[in-house]
Amino acid sequence: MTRILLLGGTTEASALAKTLAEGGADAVFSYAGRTAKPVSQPLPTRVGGFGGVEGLSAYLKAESITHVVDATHPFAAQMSTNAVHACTAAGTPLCAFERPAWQAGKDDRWIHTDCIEGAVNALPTAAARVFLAIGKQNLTQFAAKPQHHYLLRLVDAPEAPLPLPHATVEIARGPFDAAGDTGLMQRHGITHVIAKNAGGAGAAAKLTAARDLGLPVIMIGRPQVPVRPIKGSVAEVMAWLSHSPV
Ligand code: 3Y8
Ligand code: NAP
Repeated sequence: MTRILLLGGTTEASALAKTLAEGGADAVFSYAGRTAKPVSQPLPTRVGGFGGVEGLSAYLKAESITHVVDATHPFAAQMSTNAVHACTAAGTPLCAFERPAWQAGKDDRWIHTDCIEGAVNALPTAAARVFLAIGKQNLTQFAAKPQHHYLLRLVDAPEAPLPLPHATVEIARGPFDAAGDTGLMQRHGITHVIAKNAGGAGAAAKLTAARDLGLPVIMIGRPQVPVRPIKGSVAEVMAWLSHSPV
């Protein structure tokens, strides 16, 4: 009997959850619990970490999970790594549902870095006005460059004071659109954009806006995760679920 654990937290995960629910699948949606009020899903939902690989392995057994779909964000490297280790140990079929990385077009001015530190170092010395659209988990690294004014877009208002002396906070939850992001960046006189190569549509608006405004984008490449099968659409995941042995 197929019972699916869907590791969520992205636009793709929400799309897959809808299809699974419509098909009456026996599935559980899982959030990390990063935001105060996550978007509700049409599947039974659990919120919070599992407790590392061990906790996830115990969950798979206790809940008789027969398949895991990792539809977390490409930067959720720890979750994806844990899922590979736990599923390999348990012999539970696992696939990732991941959107391809963004590629720069001819009018894009991207500066590629492979980590957050690289993005900090890529900023100029002279004070700039930076749209830092990478969420709240990596802000402390930018305290090394306090001379810039940072525009932060966060899902929830920060509980603690920010580690940046000159910062404006925009509370918003994606997906975002190009017109909205263009207006936001013009209002704040943005000179640089910093983005994670999230891929997909939910976070791409700021790239279109930067291109239209002729602004440079410091693009942070994806972290490494262990090899596992990667599907690129809901249909591919559904086909994998129906063809992989229980
Ligand atoms: C909790 C679920 C959907 C999913 C929407 C996607 C698109 C909108 C754009 C910018 C970049 C950023 C951030 C962002 C986007 C989608 C998708 C995506 C980026 C929610 C969600 C959860 C999270 C966690 C949150 C992080 C933060 C990252 C904000 C829900 C809304 C910056 C990454 O406050 C925090 O601690 C926020 C943490 C991880 C990155 C970070 O390091 O701070 N997402 N985002 C998931 C959970 O609890 O398991 O709350 O409803 C989901 C989405 N965020 O339903 O359509 O699919 O990528 N999320 C990034 O991608 O660049 C904003 O401003 O342009
Ligand atoms: P992460 O660093 O890879 O994960 C850290 C820990 O958070 C994991 O080890 C796990 O805790 C827990 N966790 C992560 N995703 C989970 C899930 N879907 N269900 C249950 N526990 C989960 O993850 P992250 O980068 O903080 O991202 C957290 C969530 O936000 C992910 O679900 C991701 O899809 C979503 N998101 C992240 C980004 C981003 O930029 N990172 C962007 C958009 C959405 P235990 O070890 O205790 O099991």
